Amino acid sequence: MASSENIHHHHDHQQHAHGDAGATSWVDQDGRVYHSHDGLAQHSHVPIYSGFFSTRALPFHSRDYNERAFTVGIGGPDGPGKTALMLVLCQFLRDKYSLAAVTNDIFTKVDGEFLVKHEAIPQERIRPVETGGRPHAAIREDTCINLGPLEELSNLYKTDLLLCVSGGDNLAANFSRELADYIIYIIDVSAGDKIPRK
Ligand SMILES: Nc1nc2c(ncn2[C@@H]2O[C@H](COP(=O)(O)OP(=O)(O)OP(=O)(O)O)[C@@H](O)[C@H]2O)c(=O)[nH]1
Ligand SMILES: [Mg+2]
Repeated sequence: MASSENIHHHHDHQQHAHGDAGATSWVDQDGRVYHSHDGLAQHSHVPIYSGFFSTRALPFHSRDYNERAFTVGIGGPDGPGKTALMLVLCQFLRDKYSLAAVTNDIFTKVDGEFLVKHEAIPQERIRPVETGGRPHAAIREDTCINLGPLEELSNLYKTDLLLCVSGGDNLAANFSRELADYIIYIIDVSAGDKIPRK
């Protein structure tokens, strides 16, 4: 119901904002409505990702887990407790399964150091990755910076399970299916409605 309200609101806004300056519109194969008006380039106001749980990317079923063990990705914006969850998952699972972890930070290795300091799993099984400018890109688009260490750890320790935590970035920090077989996305709801709504 919320989504249908949003669409109506959005539509009203478009009509209101764009007036009648000779606008023409068309629909692409994904159902996104494009138009141009007032000398502006062709554009669409429909978001690229629908945001519906039912239309999310599904796991690859044909993947070879001998090449890289089943990988859990923990994503989400800055500070909701991704690394804290990593630690308790390690503590909970480490006696039953062979684990390894890859952490992502922008310019530091603090998440990796946190797990080492708290002896989550043996230090040699933890690889911190420094992603540089765009942490979400390292888990979403260009995942090789994570795939490399994950595959290596998987082979070295014959892991049952790999944990990969995204660097705190923004709400778009979700995992590519190329990288994560199971995705945990964390937000902090204690600051009000804004983040959950977005
Ligand atoms: N009270 C409380 N504090 C928590 C909980 N989870 C995490 N924290 C605290 O919240 C802060 C942020 O937690 P992190 O695990 O570092 O969050 P993060 O998502 O890894 O943060 P970034 O990597 O910087 O994006 C830390 O001070 C944690 O101790 C929780 O469940 N309860
Ligand atoms: Mg963290």
